[in-house]
Amino acid sequence: MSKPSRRNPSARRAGPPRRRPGWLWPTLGVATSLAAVGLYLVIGPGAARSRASDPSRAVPAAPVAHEVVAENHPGSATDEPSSSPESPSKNPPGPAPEGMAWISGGTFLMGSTDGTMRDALPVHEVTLDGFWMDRTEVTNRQFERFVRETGYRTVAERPPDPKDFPGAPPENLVPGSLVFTPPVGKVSLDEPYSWWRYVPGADWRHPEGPGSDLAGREDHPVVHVCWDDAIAFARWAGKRLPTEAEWEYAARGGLEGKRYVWGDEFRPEGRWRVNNWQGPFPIGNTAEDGYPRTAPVGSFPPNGFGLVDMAGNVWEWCADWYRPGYPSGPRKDPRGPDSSDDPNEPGIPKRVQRGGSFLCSDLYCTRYLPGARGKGATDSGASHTGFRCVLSPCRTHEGRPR
Ligand SMILES: [Ca+2]
Repeated sequence: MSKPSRRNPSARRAGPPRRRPGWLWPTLGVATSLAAVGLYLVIGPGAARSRASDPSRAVPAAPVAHEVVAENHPGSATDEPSSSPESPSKNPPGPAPEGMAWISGGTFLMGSTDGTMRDALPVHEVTLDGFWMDRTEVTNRQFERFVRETGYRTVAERPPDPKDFPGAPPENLVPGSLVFTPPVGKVSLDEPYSWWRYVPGADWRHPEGPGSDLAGREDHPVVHVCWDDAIAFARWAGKRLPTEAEWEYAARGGLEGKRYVWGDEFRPEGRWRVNNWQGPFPIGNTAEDGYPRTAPVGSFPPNGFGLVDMAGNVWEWCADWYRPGYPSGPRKDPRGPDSSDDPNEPGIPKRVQRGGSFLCSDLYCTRYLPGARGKGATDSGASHTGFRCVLSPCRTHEGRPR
């Protein structure tokens, strides 16, 4: 049985999801896709058509393409990673763009042999050209500048289009987003509805809904952004979203086959290295790492490439469509499949998310490990979903950085 979705009437009739043999996808790992569920819950009945039901649908153009980065550094703002086998990418092609780190090209083993990560198999060899990557997740301060200069409204701030929800009562078509809301008592870990609540008025400016704001959270990662919102920001910034392969390579920080992005020991020297969950999930977050929800970016040490929060804090959107599993054999600068297919929610276009969030833990959701994968409907964000951007070096026709 598929998990219910606003776009899956048969699943809605069937009710909440039940664990089934082989259902190894931790619910936290797909929590963002549950934005679809939350939106259905508030919108109510009616056959649903996705705003993004066509996987080949063009991404909405950003209102303004403000090339703040591309004008000032040797980078390419195209939506495609560079792919020139002869190009020297070990060394940075120039000074680092503000806030970015150079990720030298190289070869690594992509994927995970962890028994719960069946969609991250087979482990295969991937070779990448070098690229720049944001050292941090995009912050509220950065996203505010984008919104101020462009007037952009995120999907969570827009009323759902009645055409997408035929039969839904108009009064239910309200803007909002999914907010993690700890239940009062013990609940089944099979029922994420118990801790995800669709909150009208929740959006990036109001992370917990009306009455909440960004005061003191200027340097926290922006949340409640869907893939379309992330693309709009990236284009404005003259950057792009990382491919899934780029994200994993960068997360591993030059380490090979390590469990965490910093090594094999969870708390080396007793120090916290990630903002995730401590205590019984989802009712008792002891926040021993100092942060019950998002943390300011860079609150924990960087990985070997100088990148922070490549595990935990918030999920990060990647450019690739989601499909379980990888093609076998070595790959060069892979860009993912041509379309999406999530067997758990057929017909709902999903993109890859990586890195896990402040809700992950080794006791429940280990998808903050570097080889683990997440996924989300392209038009759905949540209170634990953000992103960061990358940039490829510009190259001459000879394949050399200029
Ligand atoms: Ca935490």
